[in-house]
Amino acid sequence: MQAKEDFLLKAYELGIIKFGSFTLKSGIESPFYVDLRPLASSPHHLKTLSHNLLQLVDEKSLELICGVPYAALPMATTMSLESGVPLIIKRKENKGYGTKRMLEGVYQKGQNCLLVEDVITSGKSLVETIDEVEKEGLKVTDIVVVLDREQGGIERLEKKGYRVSTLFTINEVIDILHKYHRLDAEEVKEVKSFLNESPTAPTRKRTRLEDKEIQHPVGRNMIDIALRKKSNLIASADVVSSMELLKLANEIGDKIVALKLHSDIIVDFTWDMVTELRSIAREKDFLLFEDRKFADIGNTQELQFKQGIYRFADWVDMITAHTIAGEKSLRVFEPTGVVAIVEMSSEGTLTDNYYVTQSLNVAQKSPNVFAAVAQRQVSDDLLLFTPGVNLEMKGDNKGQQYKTPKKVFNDYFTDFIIVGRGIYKANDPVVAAEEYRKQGWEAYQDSLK
Ligand code: 5BU
Repeated sequence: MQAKEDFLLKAYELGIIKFGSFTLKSGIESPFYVDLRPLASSPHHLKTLSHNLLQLVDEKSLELICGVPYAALPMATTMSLESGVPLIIKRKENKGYGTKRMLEGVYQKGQNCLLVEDVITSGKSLVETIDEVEKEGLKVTDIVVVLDREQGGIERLEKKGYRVSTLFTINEVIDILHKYHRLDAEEVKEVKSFLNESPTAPTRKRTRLEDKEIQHPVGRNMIDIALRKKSNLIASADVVSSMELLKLANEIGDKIVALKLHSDIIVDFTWDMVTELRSIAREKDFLLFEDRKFADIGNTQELQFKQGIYRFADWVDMITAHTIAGEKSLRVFEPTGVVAIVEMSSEGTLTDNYYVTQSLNVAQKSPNVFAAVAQRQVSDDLLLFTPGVNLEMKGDNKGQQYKTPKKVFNDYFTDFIIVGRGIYKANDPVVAAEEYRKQGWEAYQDSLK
């Protein structure tokens, strides 16, 4: 105990925990801030810490050690040097050239890998790291953590079957610092009341559609239609003739918020078809959504959008565009609503974490982008559309990967699901559309609880 306390007091002098008022990544005001990175600047303390972390696990069972980037990297390295257990390095993002692997080092599938984390809060970043390590074929059973902020992270991981060992809890740290007069009673009270008010389980709350901060008229309109119809369903009409398209629109129109099209797959695209489609959309109260996935410089996109055979600018409510060419390239679509492709559903997609972050930055800077297509939660100022949804299939043989409505509403806080083959290929598309509407709306309601 004495050694643990000594270590903490020394680490405190290095500035690993600060008291005052700090805005956390989540936007929450916290009376303290923890940052273990300064420890790496003190070899002696880093060694002590790593030794203590190794004590928490059965060294004999370890085959590899991996630190969650970046703060835990020096700790994992030091643990590897002390124990002789090989180190592997997890990248934060794919470097884009060379092997393109997310894990660097020598390892074999099936090996057991100990994960090292500095601070655990909700456990979200650890879950992501575990996913990536497991994707490489490694086994994760144990995780060691220096500090538990006691905000539900441990429970989240234990529920998934991982053994988590922690050196300190935040309450322990506060008590030790108080005992040695580094914190006075008033400060202890403030920090403890903050900790008590903080939820013990991760309570991510999703925002109701009507409370979303969407300004764009097409986005507002989508929300109004969704609430009127009790539907979060966008049907993807990937049919190849105008007859099939108009039939589908007529049959399922009253169950959907938008009909998503790939106009360039329709063999007999005509303006009569467009006129008819528009009249069905007006009658059945849904929007027309061209999934064109523009991906060029602004000037070319503008020509593709306003000229050519399809002249989308004249008749669609919204279009999809990649963000790859940057923010200015997206302005050419004004005033049509733009749905930014931030992340794709297909196996092997290049939209990794780095891409998604950069893409969201572009989307958020663009005034006419009101929604994003992604397979993860995005911020409240964009609506989230998620394709790759199917109740029966797990995927196709061309890389598509499916999830259920329940999964995407619950885990990603999706606002609208996009369903193609689940509806238009069903024996009875009307029955299928009603099933996706109903299950989608119920899953959305459940995710609000
Ligand atoms: P499906 O039949 O439900 O697999 O069709 C999905 C539709 O969504 C299809 O039109 C795709 O082009 C579209 N899609 C997708 O599946 N995944 C993506 O990441 C993006 C679009 Br972006």
